[in-house]
Amino acid sequence: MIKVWGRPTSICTQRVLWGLAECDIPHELTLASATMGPNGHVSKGGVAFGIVDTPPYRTMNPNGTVPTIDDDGFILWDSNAILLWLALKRGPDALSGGDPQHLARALQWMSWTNEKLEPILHTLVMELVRLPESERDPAKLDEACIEISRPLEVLNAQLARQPFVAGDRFTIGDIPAGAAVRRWQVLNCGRHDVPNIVAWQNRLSERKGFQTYIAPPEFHLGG
Ligand SMILES: N[C@@H](CCC(=O)N[C@@H](CS)C(=O)NCC(=O)O)C(=O)O
Repeated sequence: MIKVWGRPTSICTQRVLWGLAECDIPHELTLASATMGPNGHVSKGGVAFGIVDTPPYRTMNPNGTVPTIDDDGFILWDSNAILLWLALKRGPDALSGGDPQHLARALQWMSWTNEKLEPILHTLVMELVRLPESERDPAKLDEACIEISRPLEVLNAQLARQPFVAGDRFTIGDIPAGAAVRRWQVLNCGRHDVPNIVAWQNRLSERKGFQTYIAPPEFHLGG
């Protein structure tokens, strides 16, 4: 049993819950967040789940972000680091690609997702879902809807060459990008012709972890 602190609407937490499902490891989730609670985002007057500002949590994760895990006393934060830990120590070999080259390529796409997709997605989710309407900025939304086409084209081209981001098999590299693209699909902002991404999402949607923690629209629209 691995302990996880996070929230189901956090894309970083979703990555970890999907990774745990890939490894078939049971977990115990403690709801934690400075920005979201049972009634949505704090900017709409909701009360946050909390915990992340307490001294015991800050000892585990000085950033006060989610997710954090406790794997039998081994405390770790940062979703991509947690996925790497799970793949190397707790998962089937295929999850880390099975060889160093494959693993390095998976990590490359995990960093790429953080750098190229997540900042735009953050704008989309804030402007479409989380901020109260009076605080939204339509110009920012329009810009993000257009801006996302560039990374989507890059990913679509990669997936024209191979079925998964790092090669011929599913790895941890598919998890951050797969969750991000699912969020973009649910937010339904702009039309883009990305058939290889659609085919890849269909492949991902056969996986239990994706079905449970990523596919449901409420995990992206909650807030
Ligand atoms: N690089 C970190 C980023 C952590 C992060 O910023 N998490 C977000 C949720 S995805 C967060 O804590 N948001 C504020 C909150 O919910 O309190 C990771 O991948 O875990």
